[in-house]
Amino acid sequence: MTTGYVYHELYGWHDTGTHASLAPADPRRGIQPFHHLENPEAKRRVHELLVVTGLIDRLTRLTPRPATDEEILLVHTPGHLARLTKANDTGGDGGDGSTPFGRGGLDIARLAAGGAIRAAEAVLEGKVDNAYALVRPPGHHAVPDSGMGFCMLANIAIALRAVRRTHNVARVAVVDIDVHHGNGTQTVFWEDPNVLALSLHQDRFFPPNSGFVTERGAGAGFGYTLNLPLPPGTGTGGYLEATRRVVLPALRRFKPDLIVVAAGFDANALDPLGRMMLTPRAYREMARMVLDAAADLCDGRVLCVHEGGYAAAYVPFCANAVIEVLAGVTEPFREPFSFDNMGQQELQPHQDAAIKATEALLGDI
Ligand code: 6DK
Ligand code: ZN
Repeated sequence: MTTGYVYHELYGWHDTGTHASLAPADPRRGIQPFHHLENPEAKRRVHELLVVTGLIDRLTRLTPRPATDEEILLVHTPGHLARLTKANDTGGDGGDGSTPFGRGGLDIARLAAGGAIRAAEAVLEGKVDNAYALVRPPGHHAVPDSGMGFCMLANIAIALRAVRRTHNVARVAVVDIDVHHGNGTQTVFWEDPNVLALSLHQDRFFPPNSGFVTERGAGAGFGYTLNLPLPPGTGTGGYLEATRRVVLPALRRFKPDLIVVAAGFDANALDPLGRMMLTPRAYREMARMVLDAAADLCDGRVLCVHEGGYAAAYVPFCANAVIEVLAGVTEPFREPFSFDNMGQQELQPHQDAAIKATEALLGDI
């Protein structure tokens, strides 16, 4: 098993500043400056864990390159690219007021989208069996005409549009396990029956008023957008059940040529934003199920693109669990926390009801 791996030090140099993301710092109002939640720490520590354990030596390192204007414009409007370009010398905001970036931020965002492209190319060309792109800034909230929710460019959507021009890949399933709704990916592929956009997320969280089970795509794309909003407090039992009853059947019906996982780790039990309870074991088992399905459906072609995850001490163990599965590691790393035995990790009735609601829509794939 060969696993491609994308990381670049510049991903840690994307500067989101000191405006606490949910409340702009304002000493006059008693709101003390704080590092932005989307800061380099969690992702840098994922990379450092791979180095320190030596897992990185089993991965095939892929060098990211910047996404070009032409590639960005496959998804975004000229207006959005112009806005980012204009602010690149000074720093600015991606468009929604909560997507700050420092000087040169667009260059780093290009390297994140380009990292996703590189990883997709490597998988589709058979240079690697699967790949993990540990990119930053994240991408799944960015919509064609704006950045949003810490996302400057729609990394996954750009990568998919780019490789669909150059490689033989007709159908792609995107499985978004970030705790927030993958609204950007959904918007880009809303009318596209060749991209299944499936998002598991915390019910009515971010973006506001987004990610409802009733959002299903339109035109030829109707049925190929699938949302599973889960109640806050969902743990391993609920997510594994959702994977068995919704994700795997959706993949089997859709028969993708490539599976992309929007790998956010903010549904972890220690996350400062998400209110879910996942553990490294949960991420490992979800990854195992998706990889096994990929082996049956698309020669094992899985691409993970990192999204959110804000518990700097815990995210490395969660991401490491996924990367171990991709790389075929048989002796898993022993993570030091023990949240697997917390109460209500098992599936609860209201979680079951949420899963049922999405399960009922699988027939339209
Ligand atoms: N703002 C992400 O993890 C980003 O999905 C999450 C962005 C959350 C923004 C913070 C937030 C609100 C809430 C309610 C109303 C307005 C604004 F993209 C990823 F990084 F992956 O909750
Ligand atoms: Zn998120």
